[in-house]
Amino acid sequence: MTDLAAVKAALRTQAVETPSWAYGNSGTRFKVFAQPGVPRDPFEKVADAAKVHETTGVAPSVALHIPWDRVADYAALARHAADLGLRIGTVNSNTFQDDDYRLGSVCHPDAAVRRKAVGHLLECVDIMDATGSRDLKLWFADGTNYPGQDDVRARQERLAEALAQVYGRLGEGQRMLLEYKLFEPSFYTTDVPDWGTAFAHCLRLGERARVVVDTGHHAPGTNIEFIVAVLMREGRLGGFDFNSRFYADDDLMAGAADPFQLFRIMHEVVGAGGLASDVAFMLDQCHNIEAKIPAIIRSVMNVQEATAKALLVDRPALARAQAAGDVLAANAVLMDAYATDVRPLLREVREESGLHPDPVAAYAASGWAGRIVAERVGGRPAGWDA
Ligand code: PSV
Ligand code: MN
Ligand code: MN
Repeated sequence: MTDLAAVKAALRTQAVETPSWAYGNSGTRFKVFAQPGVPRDPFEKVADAAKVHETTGVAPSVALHIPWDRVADYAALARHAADLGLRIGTVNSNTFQDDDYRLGSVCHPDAAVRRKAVGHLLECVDIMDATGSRDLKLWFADGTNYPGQDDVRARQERLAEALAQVYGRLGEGQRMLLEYKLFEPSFYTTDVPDWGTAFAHCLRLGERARVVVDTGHHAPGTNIEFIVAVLMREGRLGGFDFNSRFYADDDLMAGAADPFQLFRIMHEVVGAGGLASDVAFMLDQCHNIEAKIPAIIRSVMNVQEATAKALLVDRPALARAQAAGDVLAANAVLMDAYATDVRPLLREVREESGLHPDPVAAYAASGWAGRIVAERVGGRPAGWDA
């Protein structure tokens, strides 16, 4: 028997962080379909993120991406966020857009390029200090395209050195989240290709170095929930970059392509007490052909639905079936939870929190979409390459 009050309480405490870059114009390497009304600067991105929180009630922070979100006064950006009921979340570094990084950033064979990359990462920690952000998220495009191009072990050494420098600069209570990605933009070797490599570096660094699982960064068929279970057991899961993929790093709406996978992941998180822990639930998405703010709202709701289903798993019954070796009964317990329509429950949770039961409808009724199209004229829309 599930304690519905406890399920609702847990749902109310979950927080999903939205990424500033999802609000701006972004797309594929083929085409970015510009949309009217998109933010022209980081302040407007924060304002859009505030709308997502206003309608869902569970998106209280927005991640920055530097230099895309570079501003003169970060404390002012944090104050702007606070005025809108939001806080600045993870600071994401960017060591992949400069010409200098053709052969890598922190793993580059030239020490001068490595120094430049580390300088950028240290600047990101300064920004965390100014904004009150807890987490620094590192994703490196570093790698090689051809066998023999560079020394794989030397690159790992350079990576370790850079990470240690940045880790040493973190303030108390700040964390380093290391993200892995199987391939792209490098195709022969990637310097942080998998959770094992990220985990090995984090172990050497210290307790506040954690692994980020981006759901789009694995080979097809990878059992991501297993990785989640192992990392949580080790206390090294820093958080998620949720998104959906059909083929590769598609960055589509979380829960759109494979809601069952999202449920299986959340089942492991809930089982390991992750909702009440410091695991960060972040979105890492791009919206090219769909309206951006409603797409982000929908993604947050999809994460909530997967979470609600995971919370509804009858864990005592599951444990009994597992102990009895009753394979079919155990599987049925899980599938019963997955098959539950949790939308009425989530509508109730929202209403009990004083929110509109349907965040998408609430956003449509707010008039914000029309207002930003009318008001955000002139200037250059903030996008990937801002
Ligand atoms: C590139 O793959 C990427 O999508 C990573 O997932 C990062 O988290 C994101 O860009 C933002 O830098
Ligand atoms: Mn990511
Ligand atoms: Mn990615």
